[in-house]
Amino acid sequence: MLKPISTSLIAAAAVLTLSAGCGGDDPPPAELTVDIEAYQFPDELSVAAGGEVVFTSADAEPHQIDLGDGAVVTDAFGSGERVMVEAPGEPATYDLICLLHPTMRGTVEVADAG
Ligand SMILES: [Cu+2]
Repeated sequence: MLKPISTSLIAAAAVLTLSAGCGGDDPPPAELTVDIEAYQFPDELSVAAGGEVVFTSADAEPHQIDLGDGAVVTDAFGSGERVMVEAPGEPATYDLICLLHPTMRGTVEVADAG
C-alpha cells in the first residue's frame, strides 16, 4: 500500500522554490564606498537611492567625480582623503566620470531601497 505524501512536506517544498526564485535580489546597500585605485573605478557598484556614497583614492593625482552627468559632483580629493555625497533619489544606472581624468569612467547602479 502506498503511503500518502504529507501535505506539510509539499508546502515546505513550495516555500523553498519561491525563496530560491527570489535569490540574488538583495536590497542595495545604504552606503557605498568607491575606492579608486590606479585611475580606475571598481566594477559593479550599487547603492540605495538617496544613500551615502564615499569616494577614496590611492592615486598620486587628485580626482573630482561627476556622478550622473552633473547630478552630483564631488570636491577634488587626493590620496588618503574621503569625500561623501548623497546618491540620486531616482533609481537608474548613473555614469561616473572623473572631471580631472576624463578617461576614468564607470557606472553605479542606484536602486530602490525597497
Ligand atoms: Cu581623476
